[in-house]
Amino acid sequence: MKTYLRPLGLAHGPDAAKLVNSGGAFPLAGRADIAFTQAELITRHADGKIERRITNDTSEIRNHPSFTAITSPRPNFGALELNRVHVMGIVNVTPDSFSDGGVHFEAATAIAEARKMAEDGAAILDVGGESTRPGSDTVSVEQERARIMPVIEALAKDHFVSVDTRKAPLMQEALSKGAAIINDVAALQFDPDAPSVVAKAGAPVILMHAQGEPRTMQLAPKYDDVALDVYDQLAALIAKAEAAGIARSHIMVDPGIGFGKTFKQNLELLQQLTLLHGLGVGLLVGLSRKGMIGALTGEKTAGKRLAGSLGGALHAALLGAQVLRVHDVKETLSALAVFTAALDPDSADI
Ligand code: 8Y7
Repeated sequence: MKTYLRPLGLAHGPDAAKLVNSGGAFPLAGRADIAFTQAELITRHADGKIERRITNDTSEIRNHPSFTAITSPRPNFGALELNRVHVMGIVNVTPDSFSDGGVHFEAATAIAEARKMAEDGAAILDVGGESTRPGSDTVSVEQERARIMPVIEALAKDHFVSVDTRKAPLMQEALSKGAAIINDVAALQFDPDAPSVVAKAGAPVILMHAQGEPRTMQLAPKYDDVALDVYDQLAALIAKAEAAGIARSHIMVDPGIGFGKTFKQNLELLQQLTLLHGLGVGLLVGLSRKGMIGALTGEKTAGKRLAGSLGGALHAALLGAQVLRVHDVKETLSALAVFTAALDPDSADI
C-alpha cells in the first residue's frame, strides 16, 4: 500500500499569505504566492485498487509523509530562484525542410533567435539538436555536436543555457563550453555514462518522464493510473540520480507532456499536476505547440498554436510549475504578467 497527497483548493497572491497566516492553508513548494487549503488523499493498494478521498483536515494533511516535500521551499536551481515561475526558451538547432543552408546557417539563425528570447526575458535558453518529437529518428553524436556546440558556445558567455541531449559525451562537452544545466528527455537513462557525467560536473539536471523511445512511444502508451505512475517513476528516477551522486537540490522533474502519453493522459497529468510537488523538487512543464494543443484547438500547424499554448502555460503556472518550456517567450511572459498581476495587484509594476 502506498499513499499520495495531492494539494487542492489553491489560493494565490495575497490570499495565499492570508490563508497560511490563519493556519488554514500551507505553502505549495514553499511559495509565498501559492497555498493549498485541501488535499486529495490517494491510496494505491497492493492489488492495484486506487482510492481517492478529499480532506480539509489540516492535521491529516500536516501528518502525511509527503507534507514536508510538498511544502518546503525549493533551493535555487543553478542561478534560478524557484520562488516564482520562469520561462525557458526553446532553441532548436535542427535543419528545417525549407532551407538547406548547412550547419553554419542553422547555428547563426538559432543564436539570433535565442538572443531575442533572452532579451524578451527567457531565464534559460534550452539548446537542442536532436529532434525527440514522436516518430523521429535518432541523429549521430557528430551531427548533434556540430549543430549545438557553436550555439552553446556563443550563448553561454552571456546567458543561462541548458543543453537538451541524451548523450553523455555531449553533456560533458556542452558543460565545458559553458552550458549550466542538463535537460535530458530520457532522465539520464539513455546513456549509461550520463549519471556520472552530471554527478562529476555538479550540474543541475532536468529529469523528464517518458515512456518508450521517441520513435515508437506514441504507439501504445500504457499506465495503470497515469498521474500515480508518472509520480512513482519520477521518484525512482530521482533516487537513481541521487544514488549516482547527484544532489537533490540539482534535480528538477518534468511530467514529459507528449512523451509516451495519449492526449487524454497528458490532460490527466496536467489536471493532477500538484501531485508532483510531493517529489520535493522543482517542476518544469513543456507543452508549447504540442500535439495535444493541436487536438484541443483544431490547429494542425504547430507554428500557429500560440493561443492554445498560452492557455496551457497559465494552467501550469497556476498549479505551481516553476519553469515553463516555450517557443514563444515574449508572448508567454506577457500572458504571465497579466495573470500574475490579477492574482496579486501589488506585484504589478504599474
Ligand atoms: C520537452 C523537452 C521536448 C519537454 C523537457 C517539443 C526537449 C518536443 N519537449 N524537454 N524537449 N520537457 N524538459 O515539442 O516537455 O518541444 S522536444
